[in-house]
Amino acid sequence: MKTRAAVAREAGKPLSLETIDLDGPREGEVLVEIKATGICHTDEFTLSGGDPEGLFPSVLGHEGAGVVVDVGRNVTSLKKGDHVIPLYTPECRQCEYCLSRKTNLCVAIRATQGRGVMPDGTSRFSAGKDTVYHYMGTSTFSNFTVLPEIALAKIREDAPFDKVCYIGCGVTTGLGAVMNTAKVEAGSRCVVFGLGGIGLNVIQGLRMVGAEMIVGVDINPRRKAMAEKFGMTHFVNPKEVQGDLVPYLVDLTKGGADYSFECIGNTQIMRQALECAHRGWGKSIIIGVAGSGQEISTRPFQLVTGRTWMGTAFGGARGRTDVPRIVDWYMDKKIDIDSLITHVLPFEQINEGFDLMRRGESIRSVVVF
Ligand code: NAD
Ligand code: 022
Ligand code: ZN
Repeated sequence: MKTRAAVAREAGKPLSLETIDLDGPREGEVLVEIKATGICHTDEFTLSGGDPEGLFPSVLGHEGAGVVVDVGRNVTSLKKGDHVIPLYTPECRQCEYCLSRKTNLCVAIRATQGRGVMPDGTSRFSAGKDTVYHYMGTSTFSNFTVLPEIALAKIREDAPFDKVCYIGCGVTTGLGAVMNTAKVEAGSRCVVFGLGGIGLNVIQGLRMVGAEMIVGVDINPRRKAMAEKFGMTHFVNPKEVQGDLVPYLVDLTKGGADYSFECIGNTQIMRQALECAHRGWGKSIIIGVAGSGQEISTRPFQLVTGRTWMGTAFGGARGRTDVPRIVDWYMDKKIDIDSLITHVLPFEQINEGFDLMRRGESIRSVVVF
């Protein structure tokens, strides 16, 4: 079949809007009509050429929602008409990692996903004679896309696609970092570095679990009002702090943060986030993705004195299990997604969505087909 897609043809160039070919679903695969997709930083990171593993030409996009159109052989958990959210972290429920219960990093299709192909080693996308690669196993910047069954969460049918697509990455990552990775308790004092599409979801997660103090740190003062709406209790602009930021935050939290979250992708800030954590028990969670080849550092003393440095992928969420529950939270108005979607664009304007993100003007842009 044919599908409209935004193709990443060359690093550093805008996406090319094309009609390309898509093969039907093979065994264990599902054809999905994408109705809406969010634009997230890792799409831009790959498009810019900054990701050494980025493949071209490819169909980017990993934050979508849509409807099952067709299923391949031996697909049992999904049928035509089901509403779904693609998962860049699949959940097979059978691999050593899934069975361990210690991690969400399913390895069932990991090798082929990283190489831009389906589990059988081939791509469903092509343009004339040329192969077009998949991306993160999801490729949501295409009106139709094929995914493995284990990389789809089935969701309720009354949920609006142009809102719940954000649960495919940003919302789940932020809430999950609080609930699955840090396991924040009520009454905690917390510091969140970076109040963008991830940090604001960390803040709403912290409010949900009953954190007592939620300090937000951002160099962009325009993020303060939105963060307060989501539950931030104290705002710190590092540019306005006299002297070092770390002692300032330790003082503000009366000894250090029980939990801190880095939601930027800056290795200097990752260090500050660790070092503002409370002596003896503070945990610091890295969510931001740093540029390739970058390293973090601190003095071992920081860890010897009881701080824990950890990281999270997709908020530690098991997608097929956790994503439908988060959709329910949205439908039950337990979480706010609408305020974070600052721009809705037709597919033809997807490149404008990237520009808004680069300029820091959007929190989330959603593209609708
Ligand atoms: P964003 O651009 O919306 O937000 C980043 C915020 O950080 C902005 O408000 C910006 O003003 C602020 N900031 C930048 N430099 C700063 C500094 N030096 N000090 C304080 N604040 C600063 O980005 P986002 O969508 O929220 O994503 C944040 C990071 O999370 C990215 O690196 C993204 O790739 C990563 N991410 C990770 C996962 C995961 O599973 N680990 C999932 C999704 C996103
Ligand atoms: C999503 N991310 C950033 C912004 N939006 C993001 C990027 C990478 C990861 C998670 C979220 C990530 C963390 C750890 C891994 N990845 C490796 C997982 C593993 O090896 O099992 C990651 C993921 C997918 C891909 C690359 C890296 C990919 O499909 N290319 C989950
Ligand atoms: Zn993302």
